[in-house]
Amino acid sequence: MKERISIIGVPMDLGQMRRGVDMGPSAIRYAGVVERLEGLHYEIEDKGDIKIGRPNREEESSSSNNLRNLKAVSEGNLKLSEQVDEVIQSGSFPLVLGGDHSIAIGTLAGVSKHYKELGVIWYDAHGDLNTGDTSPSGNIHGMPLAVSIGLGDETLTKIGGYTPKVKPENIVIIGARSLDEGEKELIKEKGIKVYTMHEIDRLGMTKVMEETIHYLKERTDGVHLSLDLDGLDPHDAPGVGTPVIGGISYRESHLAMEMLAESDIITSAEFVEVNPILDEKNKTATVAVALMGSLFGEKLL
Ligand code: EXY
Ligand code: MN
Ligand code: MN
Ligand code: MN
Repeated sequence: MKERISIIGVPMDLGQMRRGVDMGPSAIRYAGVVERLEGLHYEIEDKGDIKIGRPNREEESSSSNNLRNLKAVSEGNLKLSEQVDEVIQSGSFPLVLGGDHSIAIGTLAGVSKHYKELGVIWYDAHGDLNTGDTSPSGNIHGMPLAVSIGLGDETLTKIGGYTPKVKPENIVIIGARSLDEGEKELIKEKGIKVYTMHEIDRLGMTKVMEETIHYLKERTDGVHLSLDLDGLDPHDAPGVGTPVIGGISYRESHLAMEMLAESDIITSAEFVEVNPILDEKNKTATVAVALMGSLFGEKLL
């Protein structure tokens, strides 16, 4: 792991319908992310928040492509991709705080140009593999992984000037339990590796992470962790906009982060979908910070 971590906040709430997730970066800072990571002897640079524009009602309602707030979401992601790119160029580790999961489009656009075979761990209840054609909601936070493999509207896939950002075979989804029909088909068609809750229950998180780490180590030269807090069970992470019961526990998630820390494969990370308005006493942001602690090497003893 690099010695300097650069934090980038992305107050994005336009990739979905519930307001409040734009306050995610503040909630995570309030939960003590800087102090926690400084305590692990990293040098922390907090770059503040990316400015997210407000959608132009007329412009957005005239578009009929089932992509809500396309212009404002793509503009925010372009800015994010540039910042992430700069952070990596400066030799620092990018840690992106969301914001809804549409921001993974920009993060991956900034990260991917630095690796030949970028790997991605998608820790999420959802596949985020919809396009405008398959999405039941038109919400772009349900599309970033599809966009990153080059599927969907060009406004999104071409951010950063190139596509795709990731190869389907370099992706591992962990925690899936709510997949739309189109997403299931795409997973099969592209051969994306997925550990649903069924495999997590059956194999246990230890085996899931051993296999994931082994799989990605063999084929990638860098791994981005995209952690959606709704991957966890809503009991442990209630402050999310699209909760799905029957998720990964707090302890299993710590174990996963600890195993990633030991493996030393993670080269960038983002924590998304924290919505303090839907939360209980900032619990979800606090969980996010605790998981970051484990990801960056915190030990119990
Ligand atoms: N699959 C549903 C949709 O596309 O609307 C729900 C997506 C939720 C996405 C969350 C953030 O991971
Ligand atoms: Mn807002
Ligand atoms: Mn997601
Ligand atoms: Mn999700």
